[in-house]
Amino acid sequence: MRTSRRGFWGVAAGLAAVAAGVGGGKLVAAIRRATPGTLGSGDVPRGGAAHDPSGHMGDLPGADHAYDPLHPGSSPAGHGPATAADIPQGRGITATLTPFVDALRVPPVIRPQGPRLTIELRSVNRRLHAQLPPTRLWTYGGHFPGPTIEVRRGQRLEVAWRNVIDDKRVPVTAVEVYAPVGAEPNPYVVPGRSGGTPRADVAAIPPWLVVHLHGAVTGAGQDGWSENGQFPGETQIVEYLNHQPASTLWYHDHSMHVSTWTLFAGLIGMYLIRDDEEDRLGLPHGDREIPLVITDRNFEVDADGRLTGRLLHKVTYADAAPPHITAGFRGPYTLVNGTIWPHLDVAPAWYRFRMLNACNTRTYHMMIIDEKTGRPVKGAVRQIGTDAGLLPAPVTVDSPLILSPGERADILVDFSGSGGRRLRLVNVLDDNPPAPPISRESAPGVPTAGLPYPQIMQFRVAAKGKADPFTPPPVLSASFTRLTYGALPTDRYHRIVATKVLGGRHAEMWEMEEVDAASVKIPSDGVVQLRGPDGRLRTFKRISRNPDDTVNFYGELGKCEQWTFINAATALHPMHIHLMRFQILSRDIYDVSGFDMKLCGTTRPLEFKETGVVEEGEKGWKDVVRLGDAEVVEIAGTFVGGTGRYAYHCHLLEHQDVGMMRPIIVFPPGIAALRLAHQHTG
Ligand SMILES: [Cu+2]
Repeated sequence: MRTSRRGFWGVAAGLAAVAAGVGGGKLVAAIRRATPGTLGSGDVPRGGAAHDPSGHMGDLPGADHAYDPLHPGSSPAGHGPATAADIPQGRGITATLTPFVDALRVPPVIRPQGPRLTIELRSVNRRLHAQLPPTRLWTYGGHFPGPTIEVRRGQRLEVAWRNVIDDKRVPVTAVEVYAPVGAEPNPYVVPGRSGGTPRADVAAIPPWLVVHLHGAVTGAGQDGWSENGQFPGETQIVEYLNHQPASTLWYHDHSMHVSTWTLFAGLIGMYLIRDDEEDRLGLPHGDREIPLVITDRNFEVDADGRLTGRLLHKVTYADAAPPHITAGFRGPYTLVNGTIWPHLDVAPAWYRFRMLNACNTRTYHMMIIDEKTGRPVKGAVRQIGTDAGLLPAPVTVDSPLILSPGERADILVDFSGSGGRRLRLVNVLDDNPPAPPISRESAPGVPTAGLPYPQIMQFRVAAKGKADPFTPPPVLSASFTRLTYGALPTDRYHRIVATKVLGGRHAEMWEMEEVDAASVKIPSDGVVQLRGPDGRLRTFKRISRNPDDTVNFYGELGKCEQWTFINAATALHPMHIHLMRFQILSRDIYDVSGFDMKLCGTTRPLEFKETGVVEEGEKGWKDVVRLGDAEVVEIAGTFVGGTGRYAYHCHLLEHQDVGMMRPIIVFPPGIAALRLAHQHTG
């Protein structure tokens, strides 16, 4: 029985149970150390299955490349917006790098011709910018990002992830420093430790690693469960069925409590699934289809203030007295495909970019601007796909393209109107907590104190080129169906998850169940009341707080799920559910002032204020959803293609590692019925 426009408000009473989910010779493309940065000769898949369109084959041999800190490289072109080099030294930023010196690298592509593939996890030293000494990295196959693995829909692939890391500890220095509100420059945007003492616990992290294919529809045993790490000398052998629509997936480390630093060290790679539906569209391909893996990093400096290349994970806290709540990592330097502020030579034609935000925490609001005018290039960008597949039709993106950590966007860019010009991809989100994020959309690309390096990369468009006959097809995925409240089956599971950040502890994620208000003390710790768009008051009680609390969420293979995420905190959480492709049903804005952070409950109900925005480019298949400040977001999807113990979590790695990750177990229907029969209650 639904009584309102929102299934959340109407359907819950009609479900038998709610919230807790109860009712609810192989061909081996090994990449070996013998030939650093190349696919091992002898092991390259026959038939040209591996190639590197950029001509770059990865890492430098090591520290034998002398560092020339003064080599200026080429200066930024044009008379466009100011660059990082224009920021006055007096503001405390001394170690600068010249933007757009290096060409964009394209990770090598592996298109497995056989059923098996071996990829080694190994340490390399690689220069991330021409003016930066080599950086020690942990990589897949010697590349940062790792090789792009490309398969066809339904092409089974067994991957042996062989750990041969030869470092005893993660090659990252981690510090936490005090930065009160209004600190300028905020230590986030400054290289070096800013007086912080390296964390001994991070310095002790061993290479204990587990690979997860993000977005994969696969059995839980193949999913890369976080607690099942592998040491050097061990191999994680995984079978990916790839029985899912064309999509932009990525693989990365998922080891429990430490992904913050293992991904930071470089354990990231792209994984593309292709199918006939995508083929028929005739999209730009070959060297006109390029992954753009975006990360941000910081580096240590030496006694003379010069960058050393050593990775630095510096986070800040704003509270002078313990307990300190640290914000997630933001770094001054943005890398695309492992290079800081690269440039890409392009023809005046259409390109397809597979964009991934692989940052720990930073959300990007991205625009393309003309360097000469500093103005946005309008009408050139079309989004054609989301995390988990193609959109039904292209979406013109003239406002910033938003990607939070874990999200992907499949986009087309038309450079045909920009022949002979230089364009920049810039970030317009000035995001330096504890201050609220500020949009710099009105002056894109102009450095500010909080966003001194807005540039992401540069496109150098050739003056002339062969005419490009391509036009974006009006229909992309004909098989796409938009999920709406009214179309969801009434016997669906409904889960409720609340998030909070402040309140004397670190970021938390609570599983909630709906209760009768008379059955709980109000107000009290873990009790949340909320009044939705239908005006009805609901009461929820916390049933889990920590990752190790008992499992509450049991799903069923093939059964529809509705999830409600309630964010009572001043932070954006990109929520990711393993196994499930979902769609966003709604995003609402609430007055959350009734949530008492000290009490950890509501003293007044959270009140519905207004309907929020679900961007056109978010209305496709997703596996990460942005849950903004004071938002209630609802999603729906179905668990298909796998069973067992999975996880869902916040994709801010700093949040995931401190507890914003929980298990969800998906059983086949016959097993789910027996589980219920065996519950010992009363
Ligand atoms: Cu989070």
